[in-house]
This record gives sequence, C-alpha cells and structure tokens, in this order.
Amino acid sequence: MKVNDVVTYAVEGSIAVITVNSPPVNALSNAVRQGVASAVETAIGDPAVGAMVLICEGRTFFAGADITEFGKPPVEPTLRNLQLVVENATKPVIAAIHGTALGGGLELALVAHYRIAVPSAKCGLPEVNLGLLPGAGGTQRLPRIVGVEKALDLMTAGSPVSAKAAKEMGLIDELAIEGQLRADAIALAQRVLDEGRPLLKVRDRTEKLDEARGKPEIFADFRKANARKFRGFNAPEAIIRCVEASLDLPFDEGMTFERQLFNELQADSQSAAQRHVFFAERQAAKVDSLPADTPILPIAKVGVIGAGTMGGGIAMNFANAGIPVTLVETNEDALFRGLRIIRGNYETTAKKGKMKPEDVDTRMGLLTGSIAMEDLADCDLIIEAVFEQIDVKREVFGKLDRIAKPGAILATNTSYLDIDDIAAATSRPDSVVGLHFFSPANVMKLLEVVRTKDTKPEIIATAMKLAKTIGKIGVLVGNGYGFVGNRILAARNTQADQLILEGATPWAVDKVLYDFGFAMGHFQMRDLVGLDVGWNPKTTSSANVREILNEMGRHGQKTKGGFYDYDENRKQTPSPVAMQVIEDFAAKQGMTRRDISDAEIQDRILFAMVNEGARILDEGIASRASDIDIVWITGYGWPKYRGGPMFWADLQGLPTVLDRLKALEAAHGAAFTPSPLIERLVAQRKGFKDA
Ligand code: 3H9
Repeated sequence: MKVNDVVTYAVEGSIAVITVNSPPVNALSNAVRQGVASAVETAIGDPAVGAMVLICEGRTFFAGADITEFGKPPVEPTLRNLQLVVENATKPVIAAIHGTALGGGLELALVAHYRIAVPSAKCGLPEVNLGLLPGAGGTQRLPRIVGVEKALDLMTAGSPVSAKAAKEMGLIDELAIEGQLRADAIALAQRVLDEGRPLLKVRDRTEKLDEARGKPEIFADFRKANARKFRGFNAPEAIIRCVEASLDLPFDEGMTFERQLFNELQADSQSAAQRHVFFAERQAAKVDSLPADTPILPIAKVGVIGAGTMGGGIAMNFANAGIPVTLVETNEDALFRGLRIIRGNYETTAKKGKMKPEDVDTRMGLLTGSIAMEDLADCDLIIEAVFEQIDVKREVFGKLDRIAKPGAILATNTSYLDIDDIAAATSRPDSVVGLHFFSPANVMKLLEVVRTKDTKPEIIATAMKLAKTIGKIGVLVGNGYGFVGNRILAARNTQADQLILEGATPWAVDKVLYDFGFAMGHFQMRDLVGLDVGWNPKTTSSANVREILNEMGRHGQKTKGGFYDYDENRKQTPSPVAMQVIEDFAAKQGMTRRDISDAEIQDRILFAMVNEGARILDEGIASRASDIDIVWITGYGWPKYRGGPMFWADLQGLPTVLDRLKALEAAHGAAFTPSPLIERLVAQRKGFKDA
C-alpha cells in the first residue's frame, strides 16, 4: 500500500514493513517524515500487526535531515515529533540499516526499539561538518549507549563508523547478512515479538552516564587535547556542552538544552558557510558544459615525469588508488632518491597505524622507476612535474608527443604557465590538460583541472572523474596566469608585501590572517613553501625584500631563516634580521613607515582577494563563485566556517564590498579598482551566488 509518494506499507505475517524510497539519499524531507509517521500510526492501529520494520530502498538508509529544508518554516511532523511517534509506539519498531545512517537518520534509528544493519553499513553523526550538532536527541542518546568519551569523539569528528564497530559499541543490536536485510529484519521483529522482548528506549538508560559522573576532567581534557583542531569553530564546543548536559540534566531537559544550542548554531553564519561548502563541493564536480554522454577514457596506467617532491607525491596518489605508475627521472640518482622518499613516506604512514604495513610493499610494487621517457609509451595518462620553466616544459611535451600512444592524455602540473603554449609544442593540443596538484600532493585535497582552448570534452570529463578516483576534489578552471588559486594568492601577496613596506610587520599581517581563521599566516606560509621557489640566483637583483632575503641565504624554514627565524624544532620567532631588511628597503624606496591597524590589514588583504576572484569569475577562468570558494578552502587553508572568499563577500553584502573597494582604491590605487562584475551585480541587487 502506498502511504504517499515516498513511503509504502506492507504487512507480512504479523510484521508491518515500512519502506522509504526518496532518492538520492532518503533525506528526512517533509514527505518522508509525514509518510513514516502515518505508516507507524497505521501499524499501531492494525490489530494484525505485532511489530514493525523501518527500512529504506536505494543506496542508503536515511542520510540525515534534508539540508535543503533548513531555514524554511518547520512542517509537521518535525523530526523530533516523528521520533516521539516511533519511540512511544506500543509495538516494537526495528530499524533496518544499509548504506549510511547519518545525522537525523541515525537519530531516528536511535528511537527505534531495536536496530539491525548489514555489515557494509556505516553509522555516524556528521552534523559538526555542517556547523551543527546532532539536534534530534543525538547528543543525549549517544552518550547513553557508547559512553561520554566515545560520544564526544564521534560527534566532534563527524566521521562514521562501520556496522561492526557500531555493534561492538552497542549502537546496533544485530548484524544482518549482506543482501538480505529485509528478511533478517523481519525475522528479528518476529523474534522480539515471540520472546515478548521489551520496548527498549535509549532515553531510559543511565549505566554509561554513571561511569562518567563526577569526572569533570573528561571534558576539560577533551577540550584541551582538541583546542587546536576546534579553533574558530562553534559547533564542537556546543556539542561538548550538550554532552555535559546529558550528565547534568534529566533526559527531557537535556533535549531542551540541545534544541536551544542547535537553533543557535543553525542561525549562525558558520553553519550557513559550512552548508554552502557541502553543496559547493558537490557542485564543483559537475561540468555544466559537458554533454551527459561524454565518454570517460580508461586510465589503467599512469606516467609521471619528475620524481621530486611534487612528482613523487603525484605518483603516490595513483599507487594509493591501485593504479600502476611509471615514474621517470633524468638520472638514476634522482630516481632512487625519489623512490626512497616515497617508501619513507609510506613507512611513516604505516608506523602511525594509518596504513597496513604490508600495503607499503604493495604500493611500492605499483611504482616502476625509469630514466627513459620511452617507457611511457603504454601510459593512458602522463603527468609532467618538471622544473617550472616554459622552455623546459615545451621540450618535455615535444618529446612526449613522439612517445605517447594515440589517445593518451598529456597533463602538466604547472602552477602558473600558459598551457596553450605548452600544448603548442605537440601535434595534439586537444589531448593536453592541466592537472595542478598542491603540495604535499599526496595529502592536499585540491586538484585544479585546467582546460585549454583545445582540450577535448572526454579529457575534461576523464580528468574530473579521475580526481574523485584518487580522493581529490577536482575543480575545473580556465587557462590563465595562476589559474584560480595562485592568481588570488598573487593578489594577496601584493598587498602583504606592500603592507610590510608601509609599516606593518610580517607577524602582524600573519596574526590578522590567523585570527581570521587561516591555518597559518601569509609569511609563515611563504617561509614553509620556500622563498626560493621560482627565484633565480643568476638574475636576482635585490629588487624586493624576498630577493634580498634569498640573496642572504634566507630561503625560509629549510634554512632556519626567512621572514622568521627557526630553531632546531622549526619553532618560529620574528626575525630582527628580516625586519631590518624590510625597513632598509622601505627607506631606499623613500617610504615613511606608519602604524597600520589590524582592520586595515584585514580589509586590504581580503578585499583584494575578493576583487581578484570577481575578475576571475568575470573572465570565465572559474565557472562559479562557489568553485573559487572550494579552491581556497581545500588548497589554501581559508577557514571552512567562513565559506570561502566569495561566500564571505556575499555575507558582507556586495554593496558594502563595492563601497570598501572604492575607498581602498582612493587610498591605495588600482589594485582595488572594483571588478566590473561587482558593479553589475550590485546594480542588479545580486550576489556572487547568483553570478
Ligand atoms: C541533520 O541530520 C540534523 C539533525 O541532527 C537534526 C535535525 C533537527 N539533505 O554526497 P553525494 C544530496 S543534518 C539533502 O554526492 P555520495 C547531495 O547534495 C544532516 N540533500 O553522494 C547530492 O545532490 P546532487 C546530517 C542531500 O554517495 C546527492 O544527495 N547528514 C543530503 O557520495 C548525492 O550526495 C549529513 O550531513 C541531505 N542530508 O554520498 C549527511 N545528503 O546529486 C550528508 C546528500 O543534487 N550527506 N544530499 O548533487 C553525505 O554525507 C553524503 O551525501 C552521503 C552520500 C554519504 C549520504
């Protein structure tokens, strides 16, 4: 029997089976909640029914509340009211879980009287990733099942656990046989019925809470241990407070407290930002301009040219995904060094317990070293990661053109150069694409996929798919200086360099960015990357502070000195030497240094970035404002809870942004001349999100 468009009701023997089918992920939308509540009430009223099973069709059990309904007026039954219907049902309810029981989905399962899951299922409360807390009783029920410490871990990390782990923790009562969840759930329901088992309610359990009573140090220690990880985010602290409340307050009062904190988080800009990031990530994977039937080319073997830091990291991504790689260097020394470093990286990972020790050899076994480019002839994809100089890259591509098999994808990892120019060194520019990895390439999530004027659609589609295969977030960008990420970085750099000459210190600039939420400051990042990247000692001419520091041998962290000084443990202190260089250079330029406020530093840096982002969008180098946000969050440490530079600008309001840019232009010149896109959007009363 159809209850509504998304819920069906059937009775088998004395068991009612309530089945939900609301693609793609059975989110708990208005229709789903209404359908389930109505079906449960039908089962309660049906004298032929003794117990009921709640199960989902499609790829997953409920993946949570429907995020698209957030901020809209609530429709009855709310999730919490649906939970009351289930929890207070006079007949046992069995939740049957496959796929991912997440957020509100797991919270709904936690009001069922029994839970069964297939071994491949996963359970989790990932609300923290959306700037929220589990708001349907999760913060009160989870500690009652798994204990306070585990509950804190699970809810603040937000990552799901396997069904097996969930069973060990008591979240799941039984494991079903894979592929026969429905039958096993019905059998469990029948057993519950036959054995007259009680209507178990998690809310009534206290034994796990009792273990933690009178131990406030649990919370103090947890806060302390995670202070760095939680810095800037509001949701983790709110979760901790709710778990404290689960100990201190009776269940219903704990629920009221949870509701209050959930509402506060939901109304907060952090959650809006993190929800924006959730959808922006998924949006970035979609290329609107490609026909849906664009073929994906098979990538069975990959070649990487260059076994340095970048090439080695790139190769690891493919080995991690089980794809064989041929790694080419110009000489054996460099090749062996590269392979040794890769092995060392894997061994470190295995030592930390993040990888099985036997996998080190398996992955190394997928890497074949060579000093002959000819060995790349059978590769489906070849990525070049050689020295960042156009002549060098063109020479490599000329050679590759002669070696690579027809149909192979030829990719460059350049971070600034013109890829059309590189492609022109081949007879097949339509097979050339940019794959811009970020250092360390085996760790950083971002992959800028750069399309040239000629790149074929199937190569773009394949590159975007490949990003997912190797666990990256691929963002399609156009071919222009620095693409998206580095071009905005260059705009930030210009302001940061100017600010330290005008009177700010590098540490003041860094503190402003750190306090804004960046993982590290601008000059700290430059010291880490190395001031000598792209610096040529042969042509250096003391033309700026960076060149002078390089000429002094101050290349950053690796030489224990750059803008900062570093001790043996790489602990940094502001460098008086660097400060002197800056002051002398400013004096030479005839500049009189002045006091610069934190507010001015923040304005100049952030508005310059936003303005550059707008230009990038206007030129079509990025196809969506949200793609720019993803690039800066996943590649450059922009705080996730601020949603990326374009989201942040929308939050300020584009009229405000335009006013600030005009004022900054008057004071500091053309870098702040507003992008025409901002002018147009303001005139149309729109934001970047509508661009
Ligand atoms: C919550 O539950 C609050 C409660 O505590 C309290 C309430 C009072 N809503 O990721 P995919 C869409 S907060 C709406 O590509 P996968 C997604 O946008 C929620 N839509 O698939 C995409 O749409 P499109 C807590 C959702 O297989 C499509 O589904 N739950 C939702 O790689 C496919 O998604 C979470 O945070 C949703 N909840 O991964 C779980 N979820 O095709 C969030 C997904 O138009 N979801 N969509 O681009 C996920 O983690 C993953 O989507 C999941 C599937 C693992 C389920």
